[in-house]
Parts: sequence; structure tokens; C-alpha cells
Amino acid sequence: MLPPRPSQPLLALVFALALLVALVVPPAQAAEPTLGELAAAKGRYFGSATDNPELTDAPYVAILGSEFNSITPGNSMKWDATEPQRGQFSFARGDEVVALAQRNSQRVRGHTLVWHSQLPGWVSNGGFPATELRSILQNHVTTVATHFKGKLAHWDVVNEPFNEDGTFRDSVFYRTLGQSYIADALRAARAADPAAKLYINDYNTDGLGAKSDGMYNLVKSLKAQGVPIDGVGFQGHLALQYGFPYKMQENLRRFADLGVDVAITELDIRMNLPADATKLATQATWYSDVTKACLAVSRCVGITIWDYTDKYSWIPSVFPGEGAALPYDENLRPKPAYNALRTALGGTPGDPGPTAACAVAYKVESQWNAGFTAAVTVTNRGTTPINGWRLTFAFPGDQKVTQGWNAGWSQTGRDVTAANASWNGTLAAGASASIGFNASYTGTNAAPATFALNGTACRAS
Ligand code: G2I
Repeated sequence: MLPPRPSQPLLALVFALALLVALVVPPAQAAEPTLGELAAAKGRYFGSATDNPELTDAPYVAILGSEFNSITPGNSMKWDATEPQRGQFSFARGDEVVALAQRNSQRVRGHTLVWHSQLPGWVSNGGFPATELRSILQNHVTTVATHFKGKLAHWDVVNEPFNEDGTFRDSVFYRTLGQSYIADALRAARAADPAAKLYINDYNTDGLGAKSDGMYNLVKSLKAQGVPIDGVGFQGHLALQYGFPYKMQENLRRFADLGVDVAITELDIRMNLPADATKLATQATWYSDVTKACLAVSRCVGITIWDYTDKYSWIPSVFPGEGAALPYDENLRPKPAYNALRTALGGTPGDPGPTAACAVAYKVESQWNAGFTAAVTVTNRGTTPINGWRLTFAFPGDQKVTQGWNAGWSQTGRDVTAANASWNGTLAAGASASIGFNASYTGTNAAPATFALNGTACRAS
């Protein structure tokens, strides 16, 4: 039986009241969504490369951890880092990047198992016969992929196998083994980590052209042979002076139509220095256009920029006189490209960095019929330390804190305050405090919608 219907006048009154509330109550100051959150709303990720030496830079780490939902180690999973001597494996630096990603609930793109560069001399100059080199390659792929098994979303299994004209690059692997080294590497990676999506990755394949034709033909033949390949990475190292890739969207689509995912894996857009407003505006348009090309292709799963700040870009050391390639400047301030990315991802211009100086992760860890336990992580996303903090939030229902830890907890009506304990009052830039509580409730146990630290709205993460 249906519940009794409210009378017409009552409905009108409720409606009028709701309208009044909507008009006079300002919306809670919602934090701007990050690039990662905007991409996630489109079913994509938005990532950044990073590198171990940068991880001591707390303001840098704070933005890396909050703005992106994927990270890629720029160097620490390469052959020279993971197997510098034959049979001697070293994973500490790769593990450090994985642990950071796990703390920030980010996925990791593994980069890279087989590449002609950053390849130790014992491999490139070893003069190994084919059988031995094949087993060296298989052992490397198997050992590294097994070590990181289950922790990586993607693996760039083979990196940069092509020359500019679309022929195979004359690496020690191609010279000794022919193109079969690519299938061997993919098969070994699949056997070692069946859950990771396996990619081939290259540069100057972003648009239609001879090099991307070479990649296209390779992927087509690998698929036809049943070789395990899940995706193609388009690095996207672009330069204003060389023009935008020719028909990028069409190119991404033709690969997707082969039955593989595609991803922009190392995006940066350099220019001749000095940068000026015109170049930065063009750069912003290009960042937007790459993003739109990806969003237009349903199998384009995400975008990674090759680090996010000009402070740590590889460009100036390799292309003297060029740079300013990333969406944040050397002082970690967003450039026009940053807002262009936000807009292309369906957001509005904004800057979650300064406006959301804190992030709060609220997690109900266990719940029973009349009570629950919650863990709350408070992160300082700003660039300066916080000395002394008060976290405030409001329960949407009748939840009542009964006992809390690692903070001084108090509650008035629905409003809860957690003041720092003596030992966690100082939060360095990028640092977090973990606090928690037990509470009672009846009905439903919805999470608080907004949080503030010392009166400033935080991003819920
Ligand atoms: O070159 C840009 C990228 C092109 N696609 C593949 C990527 O793996 C590659 O990344 C870069 C890293 O971002 C750089 O950081 O690869 C370079 C090497 O090819 C990396 O540079 C090297 C320096 O050249 C070395 O001097 C340094 O020892 O980084 C090494 C580790 O810090």
C-alpha cells in the first residue's frame, strides 16, 4: 500500500521553503576538484611522472599527492636502476614511488622494462649470442614484473622500438633477436603480472605519419598473433616550434580500433625560451587539444604529464634554450596550461592548490547496527607548515562521537571539532595526521560532506 500522499497546500509549502533555503543559504565552500578528480569523472586518470630525488621537496610532494590520481617513476624502474649488474636486482627506488602512490591512493604506470636507453653496459656491450640475450631479456622482465606484481596498473613493456621512418630501431635487442624480442617481452610480462595492462610506448607517434604507421603495423600483427598487448602509449613530447601532431585524434582512434587501449604517457609541451604570454597561451591550447583528443576516443584511458612542474622537467638539460614545458612553473604555481587542462576535462578554472590548503580522507572502517569506527586523515596541502590545527565538520545524521583518539574530540549538535593532540600539532607541508573515533548512530550513516581546518575548507579525498 502506498503511504498517504501529502495534501496539495502542504506540498506547495514544502516547495516554497526549499526554494527559500536554496536562495538564502550560500552553498558550502566546495573545494575545486583536482585534475585527477576531473579526469576520474570522465572515466580517465590524470597522472604525473616523478623521480626519487624530488620526493624530499615537501611542497612538490604535496601537489603530486593531491592533484593526480596516477604517477609514473621517471627513472627508478628502468633497467639501469633495477638490474645494474647481471642478476643483481635493486628495487628500493621503485618501491619508494609505489609506496608513495599507495599512501595517496594513486595508481602507478610502470616504466619501463625493455628500452635501448638507460640500459647498463653489461647488456648493450655484452656481445651475447641470441639465445643468451633472449634469456637475459626474459629474466629481466620476469624478475622486475614479478617484484611489482599487483602494484602497477600499466607496464610500458617495450619503449621506443621505432626509428622516425617507422622501421625498427637498431637496438642490441633488435640487432640480435629481430622484432621477436617485443613479443617475448610482452609474453614474459603477462606471465609475471597478469593484471597489469601491457603497453608499447613511443614518441613522435602522436599524429599520423610514418613512425606511427610502423607502430600501427606492429600492434596489428601482435594482435593477429595473439601476443598479449593491451595498450599503446603515445609519449606526447611536443614542441611549439614543430607544430601540433597531425590528426592526433584520428591517430588515437585507429589504434583503439585495433582493440587496444591508448594513453598519452609523457606529455610535455616545450617552447624556445624565454616564455611569454603568447607562447604560454598557445601551450595552454595545445594541452587542451591533447586532452580533448583523448576524451574523444573512448579507449583513451588517461593522460600522464612528464612531471608537472618546470622545476623538475628533463627538457632544459637535453634541449638547451628550450623549456617551460609543464603546467606548473618553477615555483609550483599553475600556468595558463593548468586551467586549460581543467576546462578541457570538464571543470572550471580554479586552483585547488592554494584554495584547498588541506585534504581530509574520512573512512568508516567498521560499522555495526548502532555504531561505527571512523579513520580520518588530515593532510596539509599547503606549502608552509601548520602549527596547531582544529578540524571541524558536521554529521549529516544523528551520529554522536563516543570516544576519539589522536585528537581532542568534542561535539555540539551535529558539529564536531577535533583539535590536534600535543604530538601531532605540527603538520609540515605535505604531512598528514591520522586520527579516529567511535560513534553511535541510528538510521543511515552518511559521511560528512565538508571539512575545514582552522576554518578553511579542505578537499575531501
Ligand atoms: O627523455 C625523456 C623521456 C623520453 N621517453 C622515455 C622516458 O623514460 C624519458 O625520460 C627521461 C627522464 O625523465 C630523465 O630523467 O629519461 C632520461 C634518460 O633518457 C632521464 O634523464 C636521465 C639523465 O640523462 C641522467 O643523466 C640521469 O642520471 O636521468 C638520470 C637519472 O636521474
